[in-house]
Amino acid sequence: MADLAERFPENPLLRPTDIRPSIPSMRVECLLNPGVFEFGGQTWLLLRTAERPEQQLGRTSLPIINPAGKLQILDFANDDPKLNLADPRVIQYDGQDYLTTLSHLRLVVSDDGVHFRESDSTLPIFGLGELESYGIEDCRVTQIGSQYCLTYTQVSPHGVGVGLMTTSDWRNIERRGMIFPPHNKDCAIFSETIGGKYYALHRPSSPALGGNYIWLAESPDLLHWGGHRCLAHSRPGMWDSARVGAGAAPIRTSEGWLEIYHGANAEHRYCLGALLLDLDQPWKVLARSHEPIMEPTAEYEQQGFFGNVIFTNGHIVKGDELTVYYGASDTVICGARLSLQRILNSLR
Ligand code: MAN
Repeated sequence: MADLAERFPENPLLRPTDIRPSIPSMRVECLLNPGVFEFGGQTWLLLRTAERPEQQLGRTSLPIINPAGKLQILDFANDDPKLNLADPRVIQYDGQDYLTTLSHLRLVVSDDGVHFRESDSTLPIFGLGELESYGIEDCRVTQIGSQYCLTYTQVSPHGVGVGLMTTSDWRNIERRGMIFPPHNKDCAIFSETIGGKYYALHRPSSPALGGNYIWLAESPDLLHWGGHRCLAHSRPGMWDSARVGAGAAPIRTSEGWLEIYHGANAEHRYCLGALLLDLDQPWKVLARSHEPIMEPTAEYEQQGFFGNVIFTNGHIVKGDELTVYYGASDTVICGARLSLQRILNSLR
């Protein structure tokens, strides 16, 4: 099937050099996977901003937040036999895993949805405490009434889990703690309650038996989640054979809840596809993409810090037009427009 996305001619919309480092000694290495929302009549992106110190030849240095809550730089010689540098994102030293970059969340704003600038009126959101000492990542933003719910990945030596923050004004942000413990990520809360309950898609992992699958949970209060059901497995031999994970909140359509999700194969090629869920019983999967609706074809989607990646966790819907904002190659921020009807037709 043809890729259904019409990419913005302005892509990439944002590059690492467009964003100021949080402190002068750091360098913004990658911009990734923004949460997206509208507030005050403008379009906002909550960027995952990944930083590390300038790298010296023959050495690898990486930032963590230490138990005292302070930024600390770890530094290793590349020829140290205890160091494993096979993955540019995660390294091992002496049996301990570390991320090569430390991510925080940064707000940028736009009047036209294409040209974004850093906002002076809002603050960056940094990881805080023991469960976020390796940073915070890939935030989904769901507006429910006047409240915005932020679900994001909390990373620490204890593992990878899902945190919740809520805000109404983007100045006072309330940290509500971890809602899904490790290993879990890719959590998107539905924008409406169904039968009086909140619903969320999330992605636990069960590598010993099972894999990286999309699940559905329900909650009376956004904090306590139960009623767990598994919705979608990775599919051997297909484009989403190794992992699947939800994007942003599902979109209500006349045919069902439409969820744009990412899938990757064993070669870590990340594409987008769609799932259609029943409107009243969202645990019922009505349809799923056989082929990706968007795959890494542009140069900026194939080359970068981690190439061949299209990853979305934020979009804006206006009538039939779905504007997806996405991280390309874990390096730059891009946009693309898709027709909801064409996505639904592709599922028939
Ligand atoms: C994981 C996450 C994402 C990232 C992809 C591709 O799913 O870390 O943030 O974009 O891998 O590297």
